Amino acid sequence: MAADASFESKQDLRTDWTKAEVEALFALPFNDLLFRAHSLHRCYHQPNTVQLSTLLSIKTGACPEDCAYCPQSVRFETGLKKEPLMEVDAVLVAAQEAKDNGATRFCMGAAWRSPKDRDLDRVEAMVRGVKAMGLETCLTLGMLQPAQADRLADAGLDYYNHNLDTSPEYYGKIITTRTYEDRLDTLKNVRAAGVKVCSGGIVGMGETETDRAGLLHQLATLEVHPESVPINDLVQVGGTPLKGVAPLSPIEFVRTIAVARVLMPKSYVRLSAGRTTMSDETQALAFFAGANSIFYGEKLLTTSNPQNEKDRVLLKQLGIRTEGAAQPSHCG
Ligand code: SAM
Ligand code: DTB
Ligand code: SF4
Repeated sequence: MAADASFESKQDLRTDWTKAEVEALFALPFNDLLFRAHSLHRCYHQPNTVQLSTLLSIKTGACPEDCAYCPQSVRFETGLKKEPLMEVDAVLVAAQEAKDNGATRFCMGAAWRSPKDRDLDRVEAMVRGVKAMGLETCLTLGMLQPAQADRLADAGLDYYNHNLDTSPEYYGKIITTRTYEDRLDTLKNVRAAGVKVCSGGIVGMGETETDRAGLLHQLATLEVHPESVPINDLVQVGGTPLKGVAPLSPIEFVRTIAVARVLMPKSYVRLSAGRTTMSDETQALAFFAGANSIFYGEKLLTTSNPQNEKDRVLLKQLGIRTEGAAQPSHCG
């Protein structure tokens, strides 16, 4: 959050973006787009600070959904070993380790279409335990009903992650077992329960730039912008239908981050999955373009993430600190 909020302009915080405006941002010369995104970034955020979130898969594999990118779907032969819902104590051990490594948020993910009410007792205990350690809590469990969102809010949940994944137009090519509307409903239920919304998507799935614009347009025209916007670069996993799709160019990836920053200036934009195959230079550009959060820790949910030491070296080289330290405003 900016140290001096007086620079904030209501004009920046719009939820009435048109699709044409979003497409026009994508079409800007790269330098113009990055200048605009970075200038806004400096007004709303500390420019040399990133927030660290650590992920843990609390229930792995055997998911009934057919998300074409996902190694956890029961429909694809990915060689993943399924694991039942973890015990609370084991989750708390992982959370403590994440905290000791410098993460400020612990995100627990389950390979469910939606949680069963009976599973929520244990998940609530996880949330309480992680929160008691002084970490922010985040869950991603699939679709949530209003009463389930209320239960998690009562347990002290800070964030719920539920991605729109792609544009409404491309969505049917990626997932057939739940609709775009289902996803929007879950976001509404989370918001109504008073839990902060983490929602973004995946790029590099063979979609067009218009689809990337469509995804960001959906996110930026929600009644309230998601507080956290993860932009995942597809991690291609053998056995999934998207294995072998042409990767997105790093320039187009950075463009997507920059447009997200311009559309949702106050939100945290997370440089999410896909960093193991991303150069330091691409990541540096993504931070310049407005990314101010990463997944930190050697595993995402089931696939790998950069080694902690590698990230520490990169952040040090860039003079980027991790969230927590007081710093001056750089707006203007
Ligand atoms: N099962 C729940 C759901 O889908 O809502 C929660 C877990 S799911 C794995 C969380 C998110 O991870 C997905 O919405 C998707 O955006 C992202 N994800 C999954 N597999 C990915 C991959 N191979 N590359 C990039 N992101 C991925
Ligand atoms: C998000 O947007 N990305 C994270 C988190 N939310 C749950 C998940 C990335 C998963 C990458 C593939 C895997 O490790 O299974
Ligand atoms: Fe299941 Fe979530 Fe993977 Fe889709 S993204 S297959 S819902 S775990």
